[in-house]
Amino acid sequence: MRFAVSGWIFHHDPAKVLGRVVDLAHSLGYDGLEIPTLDARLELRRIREGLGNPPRMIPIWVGGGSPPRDLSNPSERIQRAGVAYLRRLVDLCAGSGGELVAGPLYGAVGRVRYLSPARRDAALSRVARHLSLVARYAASRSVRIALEPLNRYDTSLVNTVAQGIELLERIGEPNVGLALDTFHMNIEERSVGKALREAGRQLFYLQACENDRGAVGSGHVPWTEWRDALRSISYDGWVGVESFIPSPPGFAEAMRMWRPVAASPQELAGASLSFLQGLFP
Ligand SMILES: [Mn+2]
Repeated sequence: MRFAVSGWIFHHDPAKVLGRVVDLAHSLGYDGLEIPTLDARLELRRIREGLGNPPRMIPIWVGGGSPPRDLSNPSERIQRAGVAYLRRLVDLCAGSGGELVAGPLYGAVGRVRYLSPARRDAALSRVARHLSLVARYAASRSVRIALEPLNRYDTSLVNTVAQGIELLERIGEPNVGLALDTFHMNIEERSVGKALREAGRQLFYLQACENDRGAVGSGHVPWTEWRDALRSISYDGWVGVESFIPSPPGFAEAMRMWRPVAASPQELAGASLSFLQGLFP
């Protein structure tokens, strides 16, 4: 198992201060860094500089759809903007030595609305059509894509592993799999073991944090159940610790982080890594 940490634990826009975030993650003992970006308008040269030469962190690129770049939106203009965004993400990933783009790439995060079965079907068809083309482009650059189901308060499109698999089947490309997040699954899945066995080899990435987004091991997520289920599907990919800094106000609102969930970002990231290293010796 390899461990990564989200740059969002340390800063609301980690790509802007990448060198500093890389220093922190490195000093805490992580091998990988999630670099989130919601518009992917970043300069590759500066990203490479921030990662260091030789790179001190393996980047895992994390994206998410937003209203102006929402693949599930009926507007073709917005869909095209979404595709352009995902291609930029793939380029950033390939150009920075990464191999994985993860996140809720299928729709606008935070947009929840009632979808009749027919409308949901139409939305998923749009998403799948675009994602299969993006996936083929990603394959040409040796990049894999991991789609993340989110809980019901963040999306009405893909909440569960079963729905994630439904989307993967529609996409039908072998370099697209699932990114699963213990926070969302703690809300939506009845059984961790059953959900992970369903995902099986289609699990490309795992994000870990507590039920309150706090340090791994500090809350009530059943970690030994998680460990046993991950072993049963022979998962040996990345575990990325994901939480969010509760500032500045706009970022806190977007992430629904109304209070600190640890004494400091370093404490959250450090305690999580120690716990995970103990869980997967
Ligand atoms: Mn997540």
